[in-house]
Amino acid sequence: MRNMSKQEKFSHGSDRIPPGQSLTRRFPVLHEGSPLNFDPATWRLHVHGRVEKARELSWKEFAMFPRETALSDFHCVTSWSRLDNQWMGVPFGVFAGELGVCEDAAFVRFADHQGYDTSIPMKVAMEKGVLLATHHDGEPLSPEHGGPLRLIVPQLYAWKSCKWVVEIEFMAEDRLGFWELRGYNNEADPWKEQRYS
Ligand SMILES: Nc1nc2c(c(=O)[nH]1)N[C@H]1C(S)=C(S)[C@@H](COP(=O)(O)O)O[C@H]1N2
Ligand SMILES: [Mo]
Repeated sequence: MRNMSKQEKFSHGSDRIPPGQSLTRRFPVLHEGSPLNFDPATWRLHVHGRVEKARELSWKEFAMFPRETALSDFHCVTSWSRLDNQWMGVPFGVFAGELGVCEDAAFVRFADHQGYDTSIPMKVAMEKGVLLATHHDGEPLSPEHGGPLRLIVPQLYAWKSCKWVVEIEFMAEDRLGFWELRGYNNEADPWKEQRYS
């Protein structure tokens, strides 16, 4: 990820904006359905599939995982890009490492509380900058932006960054998610404009 000075960022912004995208300084809210009604006492993260041991993590247990801060850009397929988001959360690679993921897990699927889901290859999930995020720009994630927990995959279009994650499934074979079943491209690389299939 590039780290540019403010001046540089705004004079050469265009080489950080993928083709067909335009810059926004706002932080739009975009989703299907409604935010999760978060109760730390009853919240659970269901982890299953190709892992050594399926788990139901409580909020307290999830809070034990080490967190990091990472700066990244966010590109929505509807064409807005928001640069320099400061996310804090558990690096997905650290999370997967602690859970003992089976060797044949080639994909990982994330789902919310109301049937939205999406998947990415494990190879991408393990890259730097992919976070199970709890904070944005220094504040706990608001319900509209996916609080208490969302995925952040800065290298792909933002529909892969599942909000309100309550389920993580490790898979040997891929399965199409909510938008991927409705015509979005499963690769979703904004630099290749992989918007629709
Ligand atoms: N659970 C869930 N996650 C979701 C979505 C959704 O509808 N449901 N929409 C996706 C899309 S298309 C985008 S652009 C981003 C928007 O994130 P934001 O509202 O925090 O800007 O969330 C993604 N994650
Ligand atoms: Mo989006």
